[in-house]
Amino acid sequence: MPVLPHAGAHVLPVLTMKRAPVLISLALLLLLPPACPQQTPEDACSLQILVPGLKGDAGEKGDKGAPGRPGRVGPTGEKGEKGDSGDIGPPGPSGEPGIPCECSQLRKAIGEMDNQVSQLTTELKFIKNAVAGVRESEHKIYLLVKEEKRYVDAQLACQGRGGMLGMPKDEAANGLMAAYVAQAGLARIFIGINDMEREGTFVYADRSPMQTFHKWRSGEPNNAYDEEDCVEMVASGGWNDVACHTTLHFMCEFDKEHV
Ligand code: MMA
Ligand code: CA
Repeated sequence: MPVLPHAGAHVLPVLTMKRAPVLISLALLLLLPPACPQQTPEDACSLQILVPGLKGDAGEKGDKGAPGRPGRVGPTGEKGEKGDSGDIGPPGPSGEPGIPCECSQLRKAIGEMDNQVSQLTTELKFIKNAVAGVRESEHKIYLLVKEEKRYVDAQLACQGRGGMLGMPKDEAANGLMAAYVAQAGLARIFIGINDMEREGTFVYADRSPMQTFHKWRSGEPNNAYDEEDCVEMVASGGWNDVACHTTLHFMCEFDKEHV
């Protein structure tokens, strides 16, 4: 699992905790003593009753039961752009008819815990981004590293944590990276593009060839002093070839599938 540079201590636990609440809830459930005195744990307090969804076998028709309990609390409302937490969502639809035993209370508690897990997951994501200062696109996480390194060392730092130097391969990625650089108040960073292998043939750090998309500033690449085989992005998003031995801040990118 990748560890984001400068943010590992904060991000790692968050990433590994993703499914923990559900597992903990289930573990606690299994430890709970049967809560229905008249019925055996097998027929009354099984997960099939506590966790909504599965139906038991049809029983004999009984007396009309008491009204059912209200349904679960509704989902948390939509969030605004990078805003505060959204409002509590509207109440959910009415619940299924009540189960004639104390298990329905557990079932309600589990439903509420489900909602809490969802809300906490959303809040954790916000906190993770705020603390680590990362940016995200649909498929990638970007991290600006405010440490000056030469190109090769910057790439090694990103790779050592399961990522790559940022490789803007389309307008959207380039724009996201540029906005991140500008907001951080940096003038320039290394990005994952170079022509070290063959002068004038620029490839991405993953060795994929540059396609038609590029953001060269006017007059670039100029291979100034005949020694510019690496590429910097300036805050406006434009690219310039620079010497690989200069030390610059840099940006790593991580595939979400692998995080
Ligand atoms: C100029 C220009 C660039 C080159 C840098 C090197 C400031 O920009 O010639 O193409 O990369 O100098 O410092
Ligand atoms: Ca140049």
